[in-house]
Amino acid sequence: MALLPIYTAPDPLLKAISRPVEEVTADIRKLVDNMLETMYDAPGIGLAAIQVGVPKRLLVLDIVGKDRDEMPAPMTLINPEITWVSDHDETYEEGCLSLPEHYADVVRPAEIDVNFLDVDGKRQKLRAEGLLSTCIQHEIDHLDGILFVDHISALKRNMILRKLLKLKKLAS
Ligand code: GNR
Ligand code: NI
Repeated sequence: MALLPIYTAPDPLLKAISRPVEEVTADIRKLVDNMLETMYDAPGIGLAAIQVGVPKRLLVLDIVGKDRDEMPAPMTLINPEITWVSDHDETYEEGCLSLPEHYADVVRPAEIDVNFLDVDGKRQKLRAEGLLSTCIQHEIDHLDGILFVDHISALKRNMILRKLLKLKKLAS
């Protein structure tokens, strides 16, 4: 296993539209293992492949194992598709490993149905609510080149992006 580098904004890569996974191969499962290791190490509760520079429609998440004393419960969603969203919304304060140390309230549908392939290439269907619903929507956004700051006011978005750009310039 290996830790992968996490790309941070602003970076044009994070705006890429990821392509569907054609077949769940051994290479894909290896990528999944490395993404899970990278996510737990960060630590984060989700990670999309594009965040580690791979433009494939694939994400991992674990909203349970974030508390150190709980058993890890890793999930992998390949080619996920939201097939239904609830009428009612929910607001969560979101963070993103690609926008380090910035947080903002984001409004999204409270509940969703999502179809996806698991690591065995089997079709699965899931109804999600609460933090799981938020996290899946946040990760699927990444596959379409969208960051949580794209859901907030331009004022707050530009403030965050400007700060991150300044940090990059200082580090280079
Ligand atoms: O670690 C993460 N925490 C989080 C908190 C609220 C809503 C979404 C997330 S996902 C984020 C990890 C990440 O950047 N995934 O793309
Ligand atoms: Ni993110």
